[in-house]
Amino acid sequence: MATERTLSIIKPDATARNLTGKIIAKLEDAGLRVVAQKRTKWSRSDAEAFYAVHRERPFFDDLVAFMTSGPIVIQVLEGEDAVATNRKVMGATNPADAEAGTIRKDFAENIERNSVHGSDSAENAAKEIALCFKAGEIVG
Ligand code: 3AN
Repeated sequence: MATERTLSIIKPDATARNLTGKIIAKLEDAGLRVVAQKRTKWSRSDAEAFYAVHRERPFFDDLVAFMTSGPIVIQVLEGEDAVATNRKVMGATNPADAEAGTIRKDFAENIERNSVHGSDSAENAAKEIALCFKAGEIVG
């Protein structure tokens, strides 16, 4: 297994319910380290750029509206197989399908308001990290 980095976002539904610390605890308990972190609020163009791959999906406009509706916490996570490890601790996209103990099972409200984002591949992680952080802001 290799040490990897992945991008994580704590979404507006979770920051609104003051769940930032509880979510970070689950990430750390899974062996991931937070090596960069910022709390911010995205503009429409920030969200559209981040979710460009979903532009043609029927839920795109709702997703952009939701992701700009409140504060988010963007993180770079580092650890063994960080992309897969993070996806496992996040749980399935739809919380109804998520395994017990995962972030989405415990905290997500529904398939859209699902508390966290995590990169789905090492290639996308590198792109998402470059979009959200400068190299000097990541301290491992
Ligand atoms: P994941 O976040 O598990 O990688 P993606 O990449 O398929 O899932 O979807 C990106 C985001 O779009 C999801 N986290 C969720 O907020 C939203 N989303 C995905 N599928 C749906 C859907 N069928 N209806 C509404 N929102 C959705």
